[in-house]
Amino acid sequence: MKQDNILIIGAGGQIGAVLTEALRDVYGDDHVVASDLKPLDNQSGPTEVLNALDGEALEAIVKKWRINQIYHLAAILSATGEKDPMWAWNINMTSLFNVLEIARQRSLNKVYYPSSIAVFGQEAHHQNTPQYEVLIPETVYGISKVAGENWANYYYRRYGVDVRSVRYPGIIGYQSMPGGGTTDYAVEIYHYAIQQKNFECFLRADTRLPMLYMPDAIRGTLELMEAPANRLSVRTSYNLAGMSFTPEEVAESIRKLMPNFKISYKPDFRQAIADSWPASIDDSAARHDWNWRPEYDLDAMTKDMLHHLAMT
Ligand code: AKB
Repeated sequence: MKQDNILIIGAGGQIGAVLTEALRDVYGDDHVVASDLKPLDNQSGPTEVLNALDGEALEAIVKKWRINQIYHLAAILSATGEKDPMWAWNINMTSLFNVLEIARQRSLNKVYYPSSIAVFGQEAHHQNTPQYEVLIPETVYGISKVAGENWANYYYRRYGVDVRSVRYPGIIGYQSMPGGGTTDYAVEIYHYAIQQKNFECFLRADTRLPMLYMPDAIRGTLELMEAPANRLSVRTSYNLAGMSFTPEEVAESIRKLMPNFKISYKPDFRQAIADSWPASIDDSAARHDWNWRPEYDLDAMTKDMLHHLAMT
């Protein structure tokens, strides 16, 4: 077991919940402190209630547990952020500054800060969007991630803080539910299918978006964090790709196993957000620098999702 002490901020969230368990497998239960705004249940290791807007509370936890790595996963996502842009901006940026500052002041070993495909807007190439592309996002979430990526890069260059980041596409997993994102339909659809309910999708049938299955997302995150620092050429955030599909294609994939599954479409405000995002992503920098390779395609993911959801 490795002996670093890790703090996860947002450990109750969609990715945080799964990443906490994965990190505990690597570092040991007692070395991974799971924190969130609300008390966390069913944990095999230490927990804290933390509002990441409170820099003093963050510092106290870092001191108490002798933390030397932080995974900062708490954020307001694309759809929720549009309902109150200034609130979303404040949460996303203030919490990041608190993390970067504590990392600088206490010389932490590493910080993980996820970015998103939301950094891209309509001006970006829609297909196979390159690593270095014009970034004119159309959501406050995307704007905060572009700013966050640049601050991560600044803290790395100016202060030597080892901040690492990937631009997650939509993440799909059976263990946890997403909240407030534009790609959330791709998780919800499997829950409807397993309950034999018709699914009404809030995006158009032909809306193609980049997606990634949770096991690939977690493995990729850990691989990036383990990679030798001198291999990393990108200090803003790495493009990361798994698969790309439309709602109709995922419905078709479900129908291969559940032929009676039905989907209908009622696009809402999230359609415009999805339309501004890439359809597919070029992740060759991640492949080159730290050997990133996704394992799951759509049908393999569907089989695994339905298998696990059927057991819960
Ligand atoms: C969202 O839809 O907002 C997130 C994301 C792609 O970052 N899942």
